[in-house]
Amino acid sequence: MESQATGSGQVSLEYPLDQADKRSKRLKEKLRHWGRGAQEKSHWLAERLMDRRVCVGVTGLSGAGKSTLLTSLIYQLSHPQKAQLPGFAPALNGDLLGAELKPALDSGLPVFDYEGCLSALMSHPPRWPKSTRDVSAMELHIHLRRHRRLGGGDYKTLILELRDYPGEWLMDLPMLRMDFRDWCRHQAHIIASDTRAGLAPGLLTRLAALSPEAEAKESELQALWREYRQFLLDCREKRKLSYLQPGRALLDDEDYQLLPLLDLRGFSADQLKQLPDGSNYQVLRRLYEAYVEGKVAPFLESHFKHLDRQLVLVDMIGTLFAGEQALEDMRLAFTHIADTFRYGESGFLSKLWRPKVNRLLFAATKVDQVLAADHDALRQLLGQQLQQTFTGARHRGLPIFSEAIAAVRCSHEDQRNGRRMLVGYDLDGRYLGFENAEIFSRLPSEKSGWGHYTGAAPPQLRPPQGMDSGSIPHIRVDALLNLLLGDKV
Ligand SMILES: Nc1nc2c(ncn2[C@@H]2O[C@H](COP(=O)(O)OP(=O)(O)O)[C@@H](O)[C@H]2O)c(=O)[nH]1
Ligand SMILES: [Mg+2]
Repeated sequence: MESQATGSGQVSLEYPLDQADKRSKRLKEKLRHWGRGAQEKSHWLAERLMDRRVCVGVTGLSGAGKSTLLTSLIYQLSHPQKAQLPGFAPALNGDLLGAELKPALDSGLPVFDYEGCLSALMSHPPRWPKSTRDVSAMELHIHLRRHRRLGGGDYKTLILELRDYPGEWLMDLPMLRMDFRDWCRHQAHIIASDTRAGLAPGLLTRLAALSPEAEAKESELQALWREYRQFLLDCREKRKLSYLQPGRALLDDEDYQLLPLLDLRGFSADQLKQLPDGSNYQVLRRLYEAYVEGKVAPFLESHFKHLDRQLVLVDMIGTLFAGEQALEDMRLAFTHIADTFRYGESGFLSKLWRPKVNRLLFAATKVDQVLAADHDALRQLLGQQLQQTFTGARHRGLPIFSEAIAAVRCSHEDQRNGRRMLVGYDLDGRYLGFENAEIFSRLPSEKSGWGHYTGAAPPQLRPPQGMDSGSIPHIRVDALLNLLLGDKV
């Protein structure tokens, strides 16, 4: 059957049966193989049943603030005397005794570099953690005092397993539902639906002119791929777009050569199938399938299987100030995230994998870049974007939460000439005061209204000094903890 592009930029897809079956069988075999490994980890299960272990996935596009939040979170939980966590009941009641960081058992994933990130934040002058683009895992053993009903008390340990992975990988998951032809049409549709083509008009014209049946020339495909990768990077850097595939191309410089053929008109699915092995279409199709099976499917299995909760970090401020297109693209990304986590659907993904994530949290990060009076508007904006995408069937009873946080509060508010403003240090260490463009709790209804935000993004700030002798100041990390763990402590 045909795939159909719908107005929202989504594609509803069904495979020609034999091909879909083969792909699905191959993937299923792989999944079963991995599944056996997981069964051996029965101690996990026991701990889960006793409510002692909760596995939280932390994701967000690169720069969203994952490493910084993890560092702040671990620090707050391990230094209960210094931390300010009034919104997290165990801390408020003095029952939070501390936490220890351990490698995640059996995950085979590198441990999160907490020491490195913390020492960057606490150095003189303070620095942001180095940007990382890989996945990591760790366990935080949180020690708590437990009160007995009949008086007296004892202790319990909650194991918080944190798995941090790039949001760019999440953006690749829809590829599991598309064959190469579907993907080409999907990409062509997305490129045609906004103004991103303006970033690389020459390249996109050449891609559209690349004949599916012509013999593939490796040097030509390589050159096109280099340009296409730069186009994707520009979509991210210059337009702050979120839903970009292949996502891994934004994180490493491997030679994926994953190019969409943008003009398949004039070829039916059958005709494409008959094209010779050495044609552009067949060569690119094989590269696409190798990527989906070699990179995307293993990630789904090795990572997602264990997650109980998922936290998605969003640079809502950066996106809002980048303008309407960036925000629309973020919504499109949310739609795909919703599709990934939805329950009980009969779609292709859920045949392979049934998500057991029982809570999905979204947090707007870095809200210390705007005045406290705007925090609520930000939270409302994020909530509205989520409401628009997570409608009815999309999340089938999966509870969604949203927050607005700053993992490390880099500014404080001051009054100058009767006006509230933010003061802090910029990345070069210059002391500065600024007032951000007011954030409204509704998006502009007219195109012209976006002028209020465009080009008015607040400055990037440096972490504050003196955290090594005191605590890490934050905004609402305690509220986030409560959403993540409140029912488990
Ligand atoms: N003002 C402010 N900036 C932050 C905060 N957290 C992260 N940032 C900025 O965002 C950048 C990326 O953060 P990072 O944690 O490395 O993001 P990751 O790529 O998702 O791990 C940092 O280098 C900082 O410039 C925060 O709480 N407040
Ligand atoms: Mg990072």
